[in-house]
Amino acid sequence: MTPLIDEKVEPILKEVLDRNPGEVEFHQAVREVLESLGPVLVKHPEFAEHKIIERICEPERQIIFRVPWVDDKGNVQINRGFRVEFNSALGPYKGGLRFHPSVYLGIIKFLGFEQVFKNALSGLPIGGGKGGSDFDPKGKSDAEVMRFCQSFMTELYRHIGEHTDVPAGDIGVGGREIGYMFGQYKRITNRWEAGVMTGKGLDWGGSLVRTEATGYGAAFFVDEMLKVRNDSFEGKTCVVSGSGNVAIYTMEKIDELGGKTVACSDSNGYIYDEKGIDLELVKQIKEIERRRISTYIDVHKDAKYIAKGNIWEIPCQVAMPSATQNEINGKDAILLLKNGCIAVGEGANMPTTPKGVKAFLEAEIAYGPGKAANAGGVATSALEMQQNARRDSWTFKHTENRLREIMQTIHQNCYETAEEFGTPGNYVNGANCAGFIKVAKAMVAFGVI
Ligand code: NDP
Ligand code: 2IT
Repeated sequence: MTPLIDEKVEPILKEVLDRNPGEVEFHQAVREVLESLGPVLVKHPEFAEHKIIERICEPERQIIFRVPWVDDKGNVQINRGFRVEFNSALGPYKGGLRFHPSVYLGIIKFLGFEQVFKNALSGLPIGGGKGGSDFDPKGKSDAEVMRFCQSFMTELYRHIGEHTDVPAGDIGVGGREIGYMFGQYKRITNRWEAGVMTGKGLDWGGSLVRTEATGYGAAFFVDEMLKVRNDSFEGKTCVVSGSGNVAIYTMEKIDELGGKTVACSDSNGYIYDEKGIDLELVKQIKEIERRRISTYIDVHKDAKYIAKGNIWEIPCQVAMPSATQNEINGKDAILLLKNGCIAVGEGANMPTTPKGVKAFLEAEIAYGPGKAANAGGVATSALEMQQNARRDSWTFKHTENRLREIMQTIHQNCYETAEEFGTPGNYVNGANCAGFIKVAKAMVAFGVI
């Protein structure tokens, strides 16, 4: 079921691995896409002739910079900042910023690489990029986060712009951080340039539904996969990992579509509440108080908190990993399948290891990979850019309808492309081939640049 790597593609992959030593997440993301591309080269020999795969694996520009700031005790702190401008064939570089201690170049490159194909699938005019820092916002005061964001933007501002590169949020970067960074950009450039960042606040150029978009979109994508199988969320038991932006709004939409989420997590442990997760409480804990998910059981005494537990041990029919990369390994995938899981929708980027992906594909469950299933976030960012360009703002209903249509179109495109290349039902191949072909055609048109 998992394709072997094509003989024309194999040396290209080897070259990428050799040229980027130690960047294991980047290697994993590239391998997964390249494994899908053999049949594409047969149909489009011009892509080989123009060395599109080789070019697409090399970022157009990689920026690494020092981010010095002063903590509340008056000590100087130094972090490292990144922006990888991966591919601008379809539009300005677009993608989030991640602030997490695990961030290094290999993480930003894997995310930027995935973003190129995801953004192509969205059908909107956006290229792919990603950035971030090894800064850890956890436990920092608002003033410390502000000083860090200002320092970060003091370097980043010269590389971005509404027609050049448009950052947004990712892990550790939400409305608060976007506010500090947008404010600093405005101050340095003396420009009120709404389109330079997305995920802005609703009072200053943001779009309704952007906060909810990734989670809602992922649930819509799963709903579409279930529809193909004459099924729906109605009555399904669901497990959603994480309890951040993506997890919260995934759970909200699952509820609206008739499912019940019984477990969610953070990096310390998970909550199991068989009555269904109390979402208003999770929002209060995570969005307002910025506390740990363990405090959920202070209110719901009959729920369980399992410190350091493995959330995938909880039996469910639908699993939606929404925390981080490689959070479902081969064993977890097999356990999920054994416990009756029939659908997986990835809210996170690359949350399943290659062994896990293989298990899901071989079991022929409805498996929606991140670059398709979580594209609703960046797609709604592009809708925010549209509203900014027209100095307009749309209603919640209108924007959510656009999001839903976009997710339906992405699903359809992945489904049909998987069939076209001889692997019906394989959304991994569908997403990789459809996203790649769109970018590749533009690159051929532009000549060697
Ligand atoms: P948040 O920072 O809002 O939440 C992240 C959640 O995941 C937290 O519960 C966090 O727990 C947990 N988490 C993060 N890192 C780890 C780790 N190393 N191990 C275990 N748990 C971890 O981020 P988002 O919700 O925005 O992002 C979640 C995922 O969705 C990421 O993979 C991101 O790339 C992806 N994504 C986000 C989009 C967006 O629009 N925001 C769009 C598309 C994809 P803790 O608080 O303990 O760290
Ligand atoms: O991974 C992602 O797609 C995001 N973090 C959102 C990017 C964006 O520009 O909205």
